Amino acid sequence: MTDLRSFIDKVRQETPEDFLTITKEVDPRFEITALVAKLEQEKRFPVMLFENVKGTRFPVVTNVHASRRRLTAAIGSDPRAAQANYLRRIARPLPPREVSTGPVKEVILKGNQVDLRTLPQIVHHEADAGPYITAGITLAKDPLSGRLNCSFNRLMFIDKNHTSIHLTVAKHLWEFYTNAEKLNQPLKLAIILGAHPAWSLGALNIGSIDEEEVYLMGALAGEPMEVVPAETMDLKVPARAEMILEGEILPFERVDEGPFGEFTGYSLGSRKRELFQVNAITHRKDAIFQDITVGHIDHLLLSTIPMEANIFRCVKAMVPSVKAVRIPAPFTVYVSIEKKTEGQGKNAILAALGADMYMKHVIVVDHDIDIFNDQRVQWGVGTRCQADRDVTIISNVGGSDLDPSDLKDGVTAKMGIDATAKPRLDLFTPRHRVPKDVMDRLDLKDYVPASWLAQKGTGR
Ligand SMILES: Cc1cc2nc3c(=O)[nH]c(=O)nc-3n(C[C@H](O)[C@H](O)[C@H](O)COP(=O)(O)O)c2cc1C
Ligand SMILES: [Mn+2]
Repeated sequence: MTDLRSFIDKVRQETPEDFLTITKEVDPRFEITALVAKLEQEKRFPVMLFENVKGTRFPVVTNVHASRRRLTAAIGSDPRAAQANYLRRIARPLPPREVSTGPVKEVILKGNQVDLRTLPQIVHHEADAGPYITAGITLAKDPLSGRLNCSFNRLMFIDKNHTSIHLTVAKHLWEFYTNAEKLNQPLKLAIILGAHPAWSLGALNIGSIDEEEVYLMGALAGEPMEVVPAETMDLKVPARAEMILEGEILPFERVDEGPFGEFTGYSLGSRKRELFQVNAITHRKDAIFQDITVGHIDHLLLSTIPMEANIFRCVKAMVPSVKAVRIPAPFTVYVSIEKKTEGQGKNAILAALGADMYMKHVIVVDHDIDIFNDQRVQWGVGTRCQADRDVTIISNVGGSDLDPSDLKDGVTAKMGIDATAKPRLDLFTPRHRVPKDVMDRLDLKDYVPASWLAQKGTGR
């Protein structure tokens, strides 16, 4: 049975050191995020369940995705094989299975009964304009094609039945919304709250607008998603979610949203964003309200696994001998390839930039460099790259509107650094090394006292 609470129970039972229940009352204004941040300083990243949150009867769970081991276990993978496993699973999409009812229908609130202020009003960071819902997965239908889309979109509470919604320009939900606006219609959608991590990883798949994420969410979870008809619109919603908000993005309405502490690590100012009206809330009797600690590990790990998998898939279409992909920082990706022919470094750059709108800087290195080691990547750039030959810059390309360095919202420059050896690694100046037979022949113990070896060095 795939749902958030079964996942939490599994963590609680199998790895109790990764789970923390907080019974003492917390103020959702800063205190939940503060406790996550304090544990982060101690290098602890447990799932945190807050049973007693001021101003609401709903318990809050956060930090669910803050461990790579935990997150990849949710899709039946070990941490190292996450991208390959992700790609293998989404290659076999599973259609949702309709059921007559489910736990998410235990409580149904419509019209005047809707009051968003009963939900936990979580304020994450100091400059934030107010409380936000950060773990909402939108489920929407394109008014033109009828196709479904899922993505994460943050919601800022406005009043008892309205929030703002942040739609990145040119992403799929924005595309649906502009289609609806042209028809002068609202865009109806459901917000899924309280999701199994496999669903979340599926919702974050980067791919064609024709790929319906609900199929991938099932594929990643290893079983079809059970769905039930929504109350106020023609849409089927996950029967085992904790809570569903049903509503619509109103055409042509805009509201002030932000400032908000972003995943980039910066607090960006207020902008005009779309307005979401909530028409119904359905939830479990004892629903757990899910939060994602924005801009912290919980958030960053969750978004990078699907992005890395997709970039790997797209680079592989161009350079079959791609070895690994890693996103070490916002808008930045490292790619390692076993270059077999001249020019493949730049093919990899073009493929990576074409694969993901958010990517801004691509660094391509040879396969002998471990891209999980930033120092080695910099060594490759320092010793195998000539800027006038190997750096490609493309101006005025669509990117993220959350990049604090751009001058115009969402329009950015892209850069590729081809740090592969030219023309090819096996033809490049050789690396220095002590002869192998000498290394094999010498035993430190024959030359150095054991007591000295046992001492801890001071490093450098
Ligand atoms: C916690 C979290 C919050 C996010 N918030 C937003 C958001 O507010 N607006 C947005 O456009 N994308 C947001 N994203 C990123 C999108 O969900 C992601 O790019 C998604 O793949 C887009 O879906 P699409 O490819 O179907 O358009 C968020 C991602 C995460 C993990
Ligand atoms: Mn999509």
